[in-house]
Amino acid sequence: MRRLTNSFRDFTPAPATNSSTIQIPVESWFTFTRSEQDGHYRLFTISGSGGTIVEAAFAVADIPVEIIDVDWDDLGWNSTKLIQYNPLGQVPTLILPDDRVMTESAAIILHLADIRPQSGLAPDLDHADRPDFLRWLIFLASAIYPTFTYGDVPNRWVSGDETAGKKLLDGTDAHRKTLYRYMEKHAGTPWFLGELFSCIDLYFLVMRDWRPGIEWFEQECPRLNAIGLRSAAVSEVKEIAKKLC
Ligand SMILES: N[C@@H](CCC(=O)N[C@@H](CS)C(=O)NCC(=O)O)C(=O)O
Repeated sequence: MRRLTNSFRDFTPAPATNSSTIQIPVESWFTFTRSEQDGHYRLFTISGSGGTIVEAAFAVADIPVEIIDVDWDDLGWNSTKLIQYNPLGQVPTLILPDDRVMTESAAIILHLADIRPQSGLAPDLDHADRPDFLRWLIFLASAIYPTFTYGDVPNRWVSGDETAGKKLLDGTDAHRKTLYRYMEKHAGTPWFLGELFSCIDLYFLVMRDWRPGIEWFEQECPRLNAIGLRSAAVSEVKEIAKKLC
């Protein structure tokens, strides 16, 4: 575990750890019960979904996680597998070692950063970039990600009205482009926060593949596109990124 600060070319492999055990920093010992040691994390996900962002975060934090694949057809309010854990039927859905449930990608990743402060997923609490980090992470999760939630299944919101559904899809797709362009203006290089890698970069690893697509990112948001590509080359993430191709 170490902080990732430079471009991917500068990465050196993390020191070997026993991946079959979960090592809990002493400072957080009392916040986790015995089951943290006995149990393990289980992640409901689909390759290429937002679950992949969380899977990549687990890899960067060097925390073992069991991957449970879900079908694209079995997502949402009518899902059969996820609904018992998450009323939205969404991935990522995480089962903690003590069997509690966590949903929401940003919350999950912040939790991983809490238990692995040196992972580089989040700047330290007193780091000058911490406010920017929080702002843009939550912007991704609360402003950009929901444009998919509302546009992906228009029939859920405007049932039976195809014209309204098309407008909803077009409107949310257009709004997302505006939001990405806004982020592009604030993007640093080589990482979104400049020299400091963070989990924000992992969102672009996956999201550049989603609507409006890679070609659009290349042309309209070259910095965000480059951040996504760099994230795919991070040594801990490489294998996961291959599954996106
Ligand atoms: N706010 C959630 C959004 C998760 C989400 O929308 N996941 C998508 C897949 S990428 C999903 O499961 N969609 C199915 C649906 O909403 O019906 C997060 O940040 O984790």
